[in-house]
Amino acid sequence: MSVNQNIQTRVEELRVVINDHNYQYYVLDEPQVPDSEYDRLLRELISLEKEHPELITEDSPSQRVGSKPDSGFAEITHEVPMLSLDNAMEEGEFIAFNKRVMDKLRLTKDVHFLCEPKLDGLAVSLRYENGLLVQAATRGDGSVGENITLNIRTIQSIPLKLRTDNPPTLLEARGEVFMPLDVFDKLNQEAKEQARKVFANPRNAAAGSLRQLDPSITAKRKLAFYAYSMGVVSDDFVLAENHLDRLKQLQQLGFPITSELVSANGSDEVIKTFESMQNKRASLPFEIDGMVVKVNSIAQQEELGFVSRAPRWAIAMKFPAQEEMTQLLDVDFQVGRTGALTPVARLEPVFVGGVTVSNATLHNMDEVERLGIKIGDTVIIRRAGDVIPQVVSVIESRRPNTAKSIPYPTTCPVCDSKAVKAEGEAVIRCSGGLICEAQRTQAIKHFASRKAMDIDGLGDKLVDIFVELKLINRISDLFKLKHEQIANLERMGDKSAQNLIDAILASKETTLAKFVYSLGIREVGEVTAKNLANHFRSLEALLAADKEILESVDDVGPIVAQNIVDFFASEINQKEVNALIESGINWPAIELKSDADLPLKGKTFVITGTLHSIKRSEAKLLLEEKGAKVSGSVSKNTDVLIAGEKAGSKLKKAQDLGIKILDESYFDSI
Ligand code: 5U1
Repeated sequence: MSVNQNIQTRVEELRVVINDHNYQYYVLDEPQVPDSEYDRLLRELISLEKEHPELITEDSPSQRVGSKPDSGFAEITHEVPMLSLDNAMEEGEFIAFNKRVMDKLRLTKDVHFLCEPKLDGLAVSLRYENGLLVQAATRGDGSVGENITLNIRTIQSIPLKLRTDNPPTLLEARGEVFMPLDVFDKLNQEAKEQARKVFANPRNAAAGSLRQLDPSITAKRKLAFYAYSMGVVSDDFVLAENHLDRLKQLQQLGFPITSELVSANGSDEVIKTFESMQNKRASLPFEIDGMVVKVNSIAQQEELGFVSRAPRWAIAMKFPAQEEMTQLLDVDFQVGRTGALTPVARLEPVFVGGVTVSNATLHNMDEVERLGIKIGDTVIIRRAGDVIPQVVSVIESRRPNTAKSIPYPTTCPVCDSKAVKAEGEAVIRCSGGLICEAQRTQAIKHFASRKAMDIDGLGDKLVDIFVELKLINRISDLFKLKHEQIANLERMGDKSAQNLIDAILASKETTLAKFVYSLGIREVGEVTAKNLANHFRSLEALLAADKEILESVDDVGPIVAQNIVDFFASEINQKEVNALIESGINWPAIELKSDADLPLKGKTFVITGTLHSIKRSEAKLLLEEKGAKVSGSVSKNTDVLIAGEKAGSKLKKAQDLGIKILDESYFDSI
């Protein structure tokens, strides 16, 4: 075969595969491969066609990047086409874009750009006639979209009527419909509980929710919207002369716009903004997959014009893909502190979310079954922010004949004790308890951790070494460690040994709540431990409590109560608790608090942003001591938000919900 024939065959192959992916993605809302793979295929096709224009055909997917309307919705032709954006996958591509802009505008000074987060949702166009929403359409292929008016009307943040007494005859607002992450997590959690199909990512969930033939389903999905441009606008509306001001005009008319807008002069500032947007990505309450950079001046935009459907005045700088394909090589079971055997996927290393990933959690065997995963499968891995990598789905069409099922563990891989599954629980556990070295090691790590006994300098690695060398075998052995045993270890010396001995000694002065938490009783977290301590006020009273009494404590349900009873009923645990008390661990007596000492009882606080006058942990403690509950996220149940410097999305949400907002000076007054 000649080289050209080879290329022609590849081009045809790519078209078939891409068309197939388009159908799966746009029509069925069931993507088979991650976006990164789709983008690679499309880029390969575009680049081959660029080198060999004689191979371009009218029906090539490169000539119509977009979706086929689903038969369930009427078609709508956009009066002004909905544009798509060229992508910059790396810094160099943005620098080349900046140069093209400067050359075309014959500029010698920096271009004024506006940077916006690139939301991972669905582009829509909303048509308002005389101020009333009359039509809403998906982008479709840019020229023809689907009529989704009824579904769009269910989105609370989209105005049905413009906020003006003098509306334009016609105005089209364009932007992105998306699913906030908390809504997405809840939706998928419910789907898992009801053994229904989960959505691969928030964008698919948004698309699936918006393109429902029954709008009442859309209404339940709590979608959100941000406007980012305008389509047709009648002459009776005076448009601003730069993009930022046009966004503000949209906001005045009642559309939500993103609060993450940044003005940047020239490419250096844009690149810095891109880095900070990337750092912010994981803390935003919605998914973004990049940053859109637009020339701010409309006059300059008009001078730059378009190439096919993409403007020459804007570009999408993409973040590294968060989803990638790779192969499942094997599955091991890791033993946790409470004996939970967690299946861990061993993967062919793959670069995803900015790092190389070779392991991902499979959570539990229910999840393995839900995914229908086998060893040898091609899988989609997702790594978002600092979250541990997850296996999102399996590409069944790529399953080799040699694929093997993942067997349920019958014994613990560390101590060989029997593996058991409690009824109604997804987790399989090692039944060895503290006989199991893995459980013991984890228990020691937990005991020493910051929120527990807070033994400064005793990190996980050092615990592993102590256990491996059999210097400690159980938690209470920590208090028997000798200076010379530590000093003789590699990379330790007299000084670090003394520091550790001092830290172990200092940790003996603690609180009952911390001590209870440090025991690592299953499902007894910090808050429950605190509630138990405040309720019983002595270890003896806690040890004497039966299940019924335990259930009367705040936050303690039947399962946690049973866990506590079981923990203290174990002989090995009783001996350990006694040994710890004998080693000298002690705490101040807990005084009974009256309601007068708890002025914040019943109030829920959230702390956000950087605090300067007080540590975040101290601030939390102070509020809790006054009876407040301190939560990590803002909701309608939040009473007060304490906003420090650079407060971001939580502050915005609190403002939107009309929640009382205070600054850190509040801590001086309580
Ligand atoms: N934030 C933002 N996303 N986005 C997508 N702005 C933006 N602009 C777009 C698209 C397709 O198109 C403009 C060029 C109108």
